[in-house]
Amino acid sequence: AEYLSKKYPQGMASTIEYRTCPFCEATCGLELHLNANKVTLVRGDRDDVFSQGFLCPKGTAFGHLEDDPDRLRTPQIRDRATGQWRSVDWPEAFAAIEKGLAPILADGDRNAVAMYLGNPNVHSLSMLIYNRVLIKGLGSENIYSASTVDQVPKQVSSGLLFGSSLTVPIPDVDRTDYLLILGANPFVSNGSLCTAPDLPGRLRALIKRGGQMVVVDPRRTKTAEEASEHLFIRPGTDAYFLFALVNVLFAENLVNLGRLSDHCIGLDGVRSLAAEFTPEAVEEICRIDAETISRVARELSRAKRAAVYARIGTCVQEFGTLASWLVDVINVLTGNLDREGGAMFPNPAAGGSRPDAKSGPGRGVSFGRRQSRVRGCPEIYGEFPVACLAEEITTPGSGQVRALITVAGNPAVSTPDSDVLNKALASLDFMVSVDIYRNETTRHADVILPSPSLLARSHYDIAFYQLSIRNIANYSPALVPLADHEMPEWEVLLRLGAIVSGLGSEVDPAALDDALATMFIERSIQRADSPISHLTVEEVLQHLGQRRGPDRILDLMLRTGPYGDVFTGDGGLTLDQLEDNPHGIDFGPLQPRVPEVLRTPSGKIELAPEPIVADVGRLSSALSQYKNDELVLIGRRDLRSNNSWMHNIKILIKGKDRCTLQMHPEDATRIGIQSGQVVRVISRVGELEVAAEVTDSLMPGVVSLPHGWGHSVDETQMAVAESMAGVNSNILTDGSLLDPLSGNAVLNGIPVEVSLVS
Ligand SMILES: Nc1nc2c(c(=O)[nH]1)N[C@H]1C(S)=C(S)[C@@H](COP(=O)(O)OP(=O)(O)OC[C@H]3O[C@@H](n4cnc5c(=O)[nH]c(N)nc54)[C@H](O)[C@@H]3O)O[C@H]1N2
Ligand SMILES: Nc1nc2c(c(=O)[nH]1)N[C@H]1C(S)=C(S)[C@@H](COP(=O)(O)OP(=O)(O)OC[C@H]3O[C@@H](n4cnc5c(=O)[nH]c(N)nc54)[C@H](O)[C@@H]3O)O[C@H]1N2
Ligand code: SF4
Ligand SMILES: [Mo]
Repeated sequence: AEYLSKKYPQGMASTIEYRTCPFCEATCGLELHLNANKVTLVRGDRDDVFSQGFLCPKGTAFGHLEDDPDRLRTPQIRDRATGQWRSVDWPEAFAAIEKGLAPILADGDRNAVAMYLGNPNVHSLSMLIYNRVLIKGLGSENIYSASTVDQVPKQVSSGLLFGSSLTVPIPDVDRTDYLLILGANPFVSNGSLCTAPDLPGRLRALIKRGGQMVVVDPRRTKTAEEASEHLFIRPGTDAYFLFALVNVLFAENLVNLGRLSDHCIGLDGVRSLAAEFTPEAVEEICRIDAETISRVARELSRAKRAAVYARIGTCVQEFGTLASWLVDVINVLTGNLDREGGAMFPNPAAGGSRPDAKSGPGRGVSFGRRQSRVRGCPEIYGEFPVACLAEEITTPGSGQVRALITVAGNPAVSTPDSDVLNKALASLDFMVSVDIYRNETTRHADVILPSPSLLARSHYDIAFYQLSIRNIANYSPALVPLADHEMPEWEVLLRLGAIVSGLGSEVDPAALDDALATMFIERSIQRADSPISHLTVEEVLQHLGQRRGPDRILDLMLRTGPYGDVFTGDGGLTLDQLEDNPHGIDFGPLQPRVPEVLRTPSGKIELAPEPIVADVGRLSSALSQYKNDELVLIGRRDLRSNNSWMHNIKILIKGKDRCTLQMHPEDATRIGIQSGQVVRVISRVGELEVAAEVTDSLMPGVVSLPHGWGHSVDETQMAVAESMAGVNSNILTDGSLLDPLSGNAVLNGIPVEVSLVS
């Protein structure tokens, strides 16, 4: 109160509200000071059960995003003849979409309409639930997302090992003694596939309590600087390094599965696969000497509690699935999987299992049920690789993509071979985007549908509590009513779903929403082990009361989840309860979940799944073929960035130019380059010019350019971003390079030539 009276002089009415920050995976609690529905101050919520006041610069920018004059508030239509954009009302926008899509869908080829889902979808309660309606209504095989420029290799390896794409082991950072980190920079990214607010603080605490943190990265990042040890690694060679660790564990008899020995199959398979990858065999390609590799293996096995954690650096490479698989193989071999201080499985309040859940064989995962039309890439979890999108648009023939729906995505900047994709987008017959900016992607749209103010949306991180280092539930209700010109995201998606499924643009969204809720309830009742199998749909609907939209479905998930009241009113978790606890509820540290969490066909952890075994030959042959003399490009994240889309906020973008090509002094001297000079970077697919920054934080032979920049293109509406445009690094990344098992794009380790622009 004292603080407030200082902050807000007498007479200034203001309220304080709490909500979870939606900008990254860390789920920090924000304390928002509102005045007349405007954000006047953002602080970290010190009472948040998980983040305890932690906040990063992006969270601070919450109000600036709300107030950004360039953020779209009303639907936009582009006149193709004149290129002019105008604001329209919702009925006109939906009518235009129906008119544009109807003839394409009427031709009978559902695949002619593609869909791309961007990263913010995973941060949106509405989108996570209602996109399914849109995808189902569309019935197209051409579904793409940011997953295939990100984490899908981890989801493939987890699916094969544990039986489900979301059963991803999370490093128990608060309780571990030894953490081996590869390809992640949590001091900047704030953590990914490891939801942990103030992860930097937690990692510092690990070191402070005498633990060790070893970071493997081609760049000496902030995380590497804070670590006990940093090992430079040649980009793209993590699978060799990890295989050599496995090799040493077997060779030196350090394998000890502990409690998991009864729950694993395929151990001998792993042993024989690792045989050829001795530390001596891989040291040159990884540029980590054999003795160091052996030492790290010993340290991992001897630590009381250890975990290996790897993130995007190990995913966006040609051996992404193998590397992701090896990480968890090592966690198993050292007895650290599913135990305190190791790598563990969260049990999320929405989507987890109840205490009495049965274990046993499951259905496992399957891929490749169909192939992409042009390149023949296998389908992965219902999607094709986004690196295939451009060719599906530009290659004529039956099944050609003629229209695109993007939801919260900026593939024109975020996906490989951007020049090619940009041209492809410009050639579409019709495009719709659900987005808050007219940016590099959405400028190609015929219609843009905005999302409402963040304050007018409810929020719950269904996705990230599945990946969290503690079992947490925290719900943020909408804080302000929708403005007249706003439409909830879920209604936008339902209406789009109605259009693409042929119901038309004039539908009753409330009735559609009831139908969706009914479907969710039916599924919940029919699930094996359902705790509500004794209830009817009508009874459940009655229990769920007045809530509508995603909140009603969230309430269903929470109440039938591991901590839920199962509609008994026994004090178990409900959404009402979360509303009464604005700082969240902590269900405690992670608990062992094997075997109950396993869904593989054997009911065991399948250590040597067939698709992985079949891919190892590719790794062996590449061992003898690598070139050691070329420069390779990697990316870089920055504390004040969020992929491509937060560059229109002045406080995040100001300061010195961050979009530079970093290179090692040896390389700079050889080529004759000094910091600040403009260099030309050429890859197989593209070229660009950018300022050089000479720094020994990179290993020799590696250059680094951040992604998400390149805002100086026509027809966008992002004045601030344009003033500090930078260049788009994905002009250089090669869309023909994929990790074949997952379809993930290769965004790091791209061969480039660098020369001085005279
Ligand atoms: N070279 C290289 N490329 C990369 C990466 C890399 O490391 N290197 N990283 C990759 C990764 S990890 C990812 S996740 C992808 C991201 O790929 P994308 O998701 O395609 O790109 P973003 O930049 O996150 O763009 C998000 C879009 O969502 C919009 N948006 C933001 N908030 C909202 C909202 O509330 N509602 C709606 N409707 N729209 C919203 C933004 O305006 C923007 O258009 O990029 C990938 N690309
Ligand atoms: N501030 C900020 N935070 C973000 C984002 C952002 O854009 N800005 N994006 C968010 C998103 S969508 C994601 S997915 C997460 C990603 O979270 P992180 O995975 O932590 O992301 P990065 O900071 O890109 O860290 C990847 C690291 O891998 C290294 N690397 C590159 N190639 C290789 C390689 O071949 N091997 C190894 N071992 N390392 C390699 C890079 O040098 C880099 O340090 O961050 C999220 N948080
Ligand atoms: S770390 Fe992530 S969740 Fe926390 S304030 Fe920053 S952007 Fe928001
Ligand atoms: Mo991402």
